[in-house]
Amino acid sequence: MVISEIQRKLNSLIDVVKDEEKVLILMHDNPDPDSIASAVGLQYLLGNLAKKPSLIGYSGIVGRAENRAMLKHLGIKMCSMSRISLQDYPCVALVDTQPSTGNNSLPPGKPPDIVFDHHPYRPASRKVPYREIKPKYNVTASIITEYLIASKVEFDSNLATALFYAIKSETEGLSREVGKVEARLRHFLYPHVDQKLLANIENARVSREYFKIIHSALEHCVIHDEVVIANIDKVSNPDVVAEVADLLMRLEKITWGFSFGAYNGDILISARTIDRANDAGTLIRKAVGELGPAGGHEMMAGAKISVKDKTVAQKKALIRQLIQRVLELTGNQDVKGENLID
Ligand SMILES: [Mn+2]
Repeated sequence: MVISEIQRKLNSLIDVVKDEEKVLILMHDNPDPDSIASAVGLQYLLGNLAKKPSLIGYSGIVGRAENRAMLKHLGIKMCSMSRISLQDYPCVALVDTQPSTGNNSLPPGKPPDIVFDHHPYRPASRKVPYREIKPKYNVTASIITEYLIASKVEFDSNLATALFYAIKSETEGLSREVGKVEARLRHFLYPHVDQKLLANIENARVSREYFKIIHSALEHCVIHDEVVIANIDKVSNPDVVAEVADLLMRLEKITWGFSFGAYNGDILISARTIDRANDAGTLIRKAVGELGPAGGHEMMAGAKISVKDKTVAQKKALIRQLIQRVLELTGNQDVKGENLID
């Protein structure tokens, strides 16, 4: 991107907030490192460039131990949306999510003023005054890092570590991909990163509960040829569903991994594939249909279905149906299941 173009963008971003007192930066529910780092980066950018204070808001919980360690070690402050009145924040920025996706707590009647995201473009984003949506990017934090570099603000080590960790965690692993942009930005950020803090985050300690859930998830895993499916049942934190799906992708000969979990009246689904050509986002949207919000990228996607009004038996039947759907959509409906662990 040529400097003049991004300079123009920085100017129009400042224009959007210049008459505002403060900004609410809202991440997607159960925020991950990409949304956290993007929020922190945008907060830094707005503070330094436009002299605007901002509050980072979240809904759901920060479940994954690494993400909690990220907040703790990097001193990141954010506020639960249950304690924020949207009326106090006329100006809202969404990061790593878009309006009408169903994975953030911005009500449909309240359009955001700013969107930074790398998920596929949503028609509802058309009306957003400042939007930077780059589905070709693997990480929203990459978009924010490019803005920060162009703005010539100084990177302190906590900010650089947050952005570096977001880019690293979002592009590492079997079902993810490092693009040219990410490689270049990681190289740029590396000298500013606090390696000790990064190691503390990446090796965050986990509770005994975590091992119990992983144990039970692996016991309820079934392989259908190239597809592996974990039916975890209840989880104490929603991120475990994604963690199990990530773990399963290490299994040899597997192309697809799915995990199903029940959390807080919802069925959560994570889908992974090692083959970009498969498009996990499209498949999960087809599997879930009208049942709830679903979406994601080529190699990783997720969905959420509310089952608050359903009986235990109905929930179980629905999960069985959904498993059947993903087996059909991956062409494995006739393959007999085999337990991962005998
Ligand atoms: Mn992301």
